[in-house]
Amino acid sequence: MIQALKKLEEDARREVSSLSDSKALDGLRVKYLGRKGLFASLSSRISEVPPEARRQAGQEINRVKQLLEALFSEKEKTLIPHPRFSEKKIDVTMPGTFLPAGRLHPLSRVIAEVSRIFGRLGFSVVEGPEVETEHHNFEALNIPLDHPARDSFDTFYLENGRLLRSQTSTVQIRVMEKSRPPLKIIAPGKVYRPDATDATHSFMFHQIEGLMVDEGTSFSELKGVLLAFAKEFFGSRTKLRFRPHFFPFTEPSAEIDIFWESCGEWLEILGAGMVHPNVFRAVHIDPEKYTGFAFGMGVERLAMLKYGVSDIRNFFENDLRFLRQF
Ligand code: 2NL
Repeated sequence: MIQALKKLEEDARREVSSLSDSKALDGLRVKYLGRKGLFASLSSRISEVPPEARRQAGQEINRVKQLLEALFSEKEKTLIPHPRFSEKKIDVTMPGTFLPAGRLHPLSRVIAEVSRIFGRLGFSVVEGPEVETEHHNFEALNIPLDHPARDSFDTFYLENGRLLRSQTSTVQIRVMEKSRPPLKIIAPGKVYRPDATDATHSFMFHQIEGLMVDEGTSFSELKGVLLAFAKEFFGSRTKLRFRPHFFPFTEPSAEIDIFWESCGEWLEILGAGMVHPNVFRAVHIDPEKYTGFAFGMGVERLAMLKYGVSDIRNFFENDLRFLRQF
C-alpha cells in the first residue's frame, strides 16, 4: 500500500511537471484526485491492509493527498490563466455587440413634457388607482345617478361594484379629500370609456387633468396658466380660443381651441372651468371661502397634433416601425 502510494506520488509529479496548459492540468486533476480517480481507488483499499499496519497506511494516505492537492494548486499558479485568453486573441478592432437602445413611448414623452411645464408653473404631479368607486368617478364630481351627463362619462363596471375610472378627476377628488387648499396639482394617467375603436377613439386612453384651489383663484388665472402651457408646448405664437360649454363638475365651463396654422383651423385641445361648488361640498372644502379652476386634456390628442399622427391605434399596437420614429 505504502509503495503504491509512493508510486502514485512520483507518477503525479512527473506528469504534472511535464505539462503546460491548464486544460490538461484539469484533466490530470480528475485522473488523480477525481471521485473515481487513482487516489480514491487506492485509498479505498485500506481495508485490505492488515490491522497493525493500518495506522501508518492511513497517515501516508493523508500525506499523499495533501501533497497532491498542493502539487496541483502550485502548478496552476505557474500556468497562463486560461486557454480562452491565451489561445484566442481578442481583436480589439472588431465591432462590438450592440444592445438595442430603448426609448420613451411618444405618450410617455408627452406626459413628461406636460408635467415639466406645469411643474415650472408650481403644480405637482399626483397619481391614483385606475379601479375606482362610483363615488369618486361620479357622485363627488356632481354627476348623480340620474344625471343625463352620466352617459358621456360611462365606463366599464366590475362585478364587485367598482369601475374603471373614466377621467383622472378621481385622483384630484382623492387629494382634496385628504389635504386642504392651497392646491396646485396635475393628474396624468389611463382612463377608460366603452367607445368603439376607430382612428380617433379607443376604449383606453390617457388624460392629464389639472386643478388649482385657493382663496380668490379666478377664471383669468385659468386663462393665464393655460396660455402659458400652450405657448410652451406648441410654440410661442400659439393662440387660444375659449368657447362656452357644459361640464357637470365646473361652472362656468369652456372648451378651448388652439389655432393650427398649418391648416388654418381651430382645433379643440382642452376642456376647463371653475370648480362647481357641489364638488367642493363633496370633499368638505368651503365653497364660500375657496374657488378653483380645473382642466382636462387627452394625451393621445396632444401627441397626434404635435407629432402629426393620424390614427390613435398607432400608439397601442407596439409596432416598432412606428415607435422608432420618436
Ligand atoms: C374634458 C376636459 C375637464 C375637469 C376636467 C375637474 C376636476 C375636478 C373638479 C372639477 Cl376634481 N373639474 N376636471 C374640468 C373641466 C374639464 O376635462 O373634456 N372632460 C370631459
